[in-house]
Amino acid sequence: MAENGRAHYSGVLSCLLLIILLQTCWTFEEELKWDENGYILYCPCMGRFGNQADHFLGSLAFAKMLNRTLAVPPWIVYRHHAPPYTNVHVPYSEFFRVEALSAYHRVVSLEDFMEKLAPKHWPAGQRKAYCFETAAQRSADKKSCPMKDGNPFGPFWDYVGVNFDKSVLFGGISFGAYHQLQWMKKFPPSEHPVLALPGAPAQFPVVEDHLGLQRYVLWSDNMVKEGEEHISNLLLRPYVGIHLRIGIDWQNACKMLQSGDTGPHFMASPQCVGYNAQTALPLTMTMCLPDLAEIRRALKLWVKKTSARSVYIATDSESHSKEIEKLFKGKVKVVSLQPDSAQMDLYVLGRADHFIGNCVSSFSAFVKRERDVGGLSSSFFGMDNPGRKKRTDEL
Ligand code: GFB
Repeated sequence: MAENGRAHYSGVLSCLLLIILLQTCWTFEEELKWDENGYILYCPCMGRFGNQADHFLGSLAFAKMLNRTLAVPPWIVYRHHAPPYTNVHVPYSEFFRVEALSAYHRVVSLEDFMEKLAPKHWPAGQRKAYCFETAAQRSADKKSCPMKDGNPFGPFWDYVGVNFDKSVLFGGISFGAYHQLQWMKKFPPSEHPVLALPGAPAQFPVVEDHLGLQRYVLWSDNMVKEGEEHISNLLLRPYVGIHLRIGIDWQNACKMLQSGDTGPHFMASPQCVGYNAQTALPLTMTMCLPDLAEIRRALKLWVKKTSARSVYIATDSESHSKEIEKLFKGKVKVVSLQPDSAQMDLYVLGRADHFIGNCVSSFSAFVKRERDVGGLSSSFFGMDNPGRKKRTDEL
């Protein structure tokens, strides 16, 4: 009897193992099945991480609008001042979970697309590039998309081993919802299965409607593990996180404000002044480039409001740690990790009990969006209560 029971038990166990094995194979094959609705490929060739992240959200929305799978590109990290002194292409999955994007829309990493789908479905010799007629004007024959001209374009497509064989030009069309039908009519997936673009099919900064897509951008397990270790080893909760974007490139960028050349919106400023150019609030120099007095003022306010026991400083330049320690007379722990990877700063800022960011920086904007979808509080230098309506609206 016991013998029979054991045999039955091990039979069930083998069956279960077989089912699990089959399911794993099935899922694997499912993931890599060719999508007859087509693909979007693009190079995140504008700006650094924050700019690329803004463009990524818009591109994700564009792929969904056209019902095509998005080939998620790597991040381009410019390591020109430290080894390896060149562009580094970091797979999306190193910082974030690719699978989490699937809750919104179909995606595949560009690396997987190239390795597992392209050899059969998008083979070398049949690779078309798609670009605006105006972009093609930059090429020698004025008819070719300048896909690989210069940096970062050339190194990006070389990273995935792509050369382009033909160009398809278009004009009079934008990436917004207004042109959805035109895109679909002009480029049916049966004739144009892979739309490979020289840049992101999106606006910068990200449009207001797409801010919430940040909820699908979730940190990878490794980032969470390392980030949480830093937080528990270095910081005392509650902590206030601040982003000091004050380096020389930023000082130069903010000078444009003084000359009045910027118009109502300047880089990521809509996050503070509002997305409607007609009703935009004024953008001040303090919001763009806070001086030490403003850094002190805002910190004093938020450390008090949140009863913070520590302050985390992320910076592209100096941290002002000493001045900030002095401000709190040593009663608040002041930490600046200055990590090798900028994403670790983003992680720690995203988990703070309060965040003070820079209105104009898309690096700050990434943190602000993440905190907004998580219901965490944020403010900016020069703006303690973002999201407040214009005074005229309140009357
Ligand atoms: O992220 P990002 O596009 O934001 O570019 P902005 C700024 C880059 O500077 C980041 C580094 O991706 C980081 O590599 N950086 C800035 C930081 N702040 C920090 C910080 O607190 N910690 C660490 N670790 N790194 C735009 C650029 O920057 O500014 C444009 O994308 C252009 O290319 C423009 O340069 C003037 O929107 O702030």
